[in-house]
Amino acid sequence: MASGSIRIGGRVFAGPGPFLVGVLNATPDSFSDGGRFLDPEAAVRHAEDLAAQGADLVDVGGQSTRPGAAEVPAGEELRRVLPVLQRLAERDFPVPVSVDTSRPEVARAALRAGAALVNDVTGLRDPRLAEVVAEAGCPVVLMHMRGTPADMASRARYRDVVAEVREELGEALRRAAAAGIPAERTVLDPGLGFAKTADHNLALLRRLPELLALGRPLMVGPSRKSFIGHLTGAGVEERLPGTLAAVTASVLGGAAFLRVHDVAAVRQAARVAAAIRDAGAG
Ligand code: PMM
Repeated sequence: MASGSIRIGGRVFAGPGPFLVGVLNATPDSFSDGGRFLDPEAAVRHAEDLAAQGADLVDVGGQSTRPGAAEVPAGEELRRVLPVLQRLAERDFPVPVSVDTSRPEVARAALRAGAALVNDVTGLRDPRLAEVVAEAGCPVVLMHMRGTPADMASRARYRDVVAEVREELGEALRRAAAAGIPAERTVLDPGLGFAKTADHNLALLRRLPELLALGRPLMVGPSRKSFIGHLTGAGVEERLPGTLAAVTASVLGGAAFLRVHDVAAVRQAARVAAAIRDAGAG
């Protein structure tokens, strides 16, 4: 299979998918669900709801990455995510859990608390994070971004966004390999909205198959993002229909993992999109 397979926690994700990654932001200021899941019990209930809706993974984050977001200290990020991960581990949560962090100390503690995957929006720019991942032997999502959430909007300049994202994801794969993380333990993500204009996001969705040339499963996170608002005028809470269109394009383009907030609705759209993708072969 062109895009490979990957073991995450106790489960092997093989075949084209798509597999659904439910988003759980334990932050006060994420752009679409900020403030709702700061209380660990509320966060755990939401994680259970995401799994009940059909999530194959749940991604827990404690640091907002919305454009312009301020960095929180590592201690605060840990206070947000660890109680959630610990409670999920105690309850034998039915699906693997990932931690959305770029900090080595947060990743290390999260992996000890039961997280099975590190989702790094900086694509292992910090060699200390690469070391933590290599030592743990866990899989990692390498997402494309330029700069930081604070300054990334000014860095959305490309000659050919798809070619450059492919090149820079290739560099992330080389950083991983140099740290001792084999390609088989990686998932690649073009990072919709991270140092990308709306047009850049659309080009990446349209030409997603070009990223499959890197030989790894792709994760795509279009859920409720601002390019949908930019195109339609819809507010953050009203972007599910646009999200479903982007999800359909992602599935047809070969995405294996979809990182989304609205799991039940996306599941239906993704099933139909996957059936269209696979139709007519016989
Ligand atoms: N988007 C956000 C945060 N983390 N991780 C990956 N791998 N891909 C994404 O597109 C991504 C991410 C920002 O969205 P959120 O605030 O809704 O979590």
